[in-house]
Amino acid sequence: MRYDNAVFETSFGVAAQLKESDLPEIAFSGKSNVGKSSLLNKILGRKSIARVSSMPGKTVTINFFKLDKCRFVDLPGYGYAKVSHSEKLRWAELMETYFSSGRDIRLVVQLIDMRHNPSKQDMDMIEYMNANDIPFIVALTKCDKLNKSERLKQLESICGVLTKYGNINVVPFSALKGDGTEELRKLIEASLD
Ligand SMILES: Nc1nc2c(ncn2[C@@H]2O[C@H](COP(=O)(O)OP(=O)(O)OP(=O)(O)O)[C@@H](O)[C@H]2O)c(=O)[nH]1
Ligand SMILES: [Mg+2]
Repeated sequence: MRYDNAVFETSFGVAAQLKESDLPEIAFSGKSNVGKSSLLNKILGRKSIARVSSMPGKTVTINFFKLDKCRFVDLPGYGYAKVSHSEKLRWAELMETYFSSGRDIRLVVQLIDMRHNPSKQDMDMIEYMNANDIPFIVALTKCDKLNKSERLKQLESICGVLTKYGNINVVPFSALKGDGTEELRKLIEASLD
């Protein structure tokens, strides 16, 4: 599958603007600052097709990237403490509309910072996908920030939390070093077959 010819298509900030989908979609979800834009750039083999910010909470829109046979969907990050109540409501409405409008969502890549166990909101997302039969995998981001034994410990701990959802694929990932890129691409491609 080709990634290098992905193009940024559209950005939606309001649920009512969401267009119907005519291609299978791979969505990326996670808390603000978890490394979502960096992961998207790495998978797509581009420097900055998805914006990378040092200021968390900047992406409050759903962004669509078109590839040959699918779209990548950059979902808005959650959990940034400083956003207003109305922004939180807008986030919830966007997400609810995205997931309930009959789209062909093949896979959600749920990002979790490998240094920490899943937050309450990470677990809410996972519960939601599990309850609605939305297929998902977990990418453990920023794995370069852990040494070998810390990685092992966190991998075991996070997998332990996820066992009740069945055999979920969990992929340690580093946008900096490239770990996990090929594995994620394979899982994405398998979901599109
Ligand atoms: N060491 C390391 N830093 C990373 C990695 N991925 C992202 N970062 C850093 O983490 C910060 C946030 O990265 P982004 O990719 O912008 O995260 P995001 O989830 O898109 O953030 P928002 O859209 O602002 O919510 C940036 O300073 C990145 O350089 C990684 O794999 N390793
Ligand atoms: Mg981002």
